[in-house]
Amino acid sequence: MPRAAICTAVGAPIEVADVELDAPHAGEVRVRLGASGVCHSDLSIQNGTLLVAPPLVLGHEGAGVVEAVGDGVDTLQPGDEVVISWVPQCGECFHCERDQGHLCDSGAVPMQTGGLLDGTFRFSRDGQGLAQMASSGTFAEETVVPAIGAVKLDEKIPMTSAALIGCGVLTGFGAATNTASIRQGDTVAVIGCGGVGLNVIQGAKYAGAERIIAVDMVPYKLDLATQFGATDTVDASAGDPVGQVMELTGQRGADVAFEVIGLAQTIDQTISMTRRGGQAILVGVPKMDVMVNVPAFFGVVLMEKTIKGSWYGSSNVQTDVPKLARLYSEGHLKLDELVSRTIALDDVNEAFAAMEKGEVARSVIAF
Ligand code: PAD
Ligand code: ZN
Repeated sequence: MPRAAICTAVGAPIEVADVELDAPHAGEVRVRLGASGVCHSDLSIQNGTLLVAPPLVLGHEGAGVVEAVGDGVDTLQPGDEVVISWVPQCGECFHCERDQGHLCDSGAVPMQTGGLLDGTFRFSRDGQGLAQMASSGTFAEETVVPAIGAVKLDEKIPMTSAALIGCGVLTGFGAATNTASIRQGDTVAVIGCGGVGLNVIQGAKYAGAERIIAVDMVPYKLDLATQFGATDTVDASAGDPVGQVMELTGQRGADVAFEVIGLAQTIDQTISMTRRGGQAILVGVPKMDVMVNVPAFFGVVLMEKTIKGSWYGSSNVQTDVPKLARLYSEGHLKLDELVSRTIALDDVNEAFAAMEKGEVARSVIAF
């Protein structure tokens, strides 16, 4: 019986308990987790920002080893090291055919029901079915995921670093290199330098941005941002960040600005600090009732601003995961530096508290 960290009710502390896990059904694989990062989206389910019905096994940023495969799985075999993708990508639907696998139709069912692709559960506790976050459920010693939600790793990478590729890196690096169109020499601003925002910064650097302005309220995060490629830092607690970014850009604004927190106020700030003709990229997941408020004429039409959402870094996981692993192996991508703390599964509540206090880039559960 694997142990798993379960969100039993919105607002309740996470419980770690023994759970039952069914064998993989057709098209599924059972994975023994090596590591799982703790992302803000996990906390957002526990605190009710993201609405998914508990009880559910949290965790969606994981890597591990395939233990068993269900009928019909010929892409993976026991012993394969994999990164879990929290958007299973079928490669065949309307969006996949248009190279928008991050919007794959398959991902919609597990995202809403917390089940596998057919909406049914593999985890249970005392006879009651347990959902799993985004068909992943990586806060568990073992999980069952769709085979199209696991990507084989060919590079040898420490599990604690590989896990981070599964969400923070694909999301952040991809927002900069896939969702946005950053040109050589651009000026980029990034509001929110947590586990995802730091990857936007290293992605922007990789894409050729000349100036990268990091905005956060925690000095430690601004220091990390500099290590990840920021050229300028703005302390949002020391006065209006829009004014500070405008001053740094000769009152023009950033060519591309990213929001990586999910707050109404910072979304407004991101759009305001985007230059005329520039792109505002919204990555952070806000509460469901948050609206984007922009004057249609003066804010969008006359300014010709693009306001674009970014989901899973607009990533094609089957090609982007191996690419990121290779960039890491070649020394072009920082992963180890994102791991602020290695923790045990029992420490998830403490990891949430550390995240809220801004003490970590990522806490990573090592199994
Ligand atoms: P995190 O908590 O590690 O980082 C958030 C950062 O924002 C911290 O460094 C805070 O100090 C900073 N911050 C908070 N408030 C402010 C403020 N008012 N002004 C400036 N800085 C501030 O979170 P994370 O990096 O794990 O996740 C960031 C968001 O991205 C979060 O909303 C998460 O749910 C979302 C996300 N989106 C996707 C996607 O596909 N769009 C995927 C994964 C995560
Ligand atoms: Zn995440």
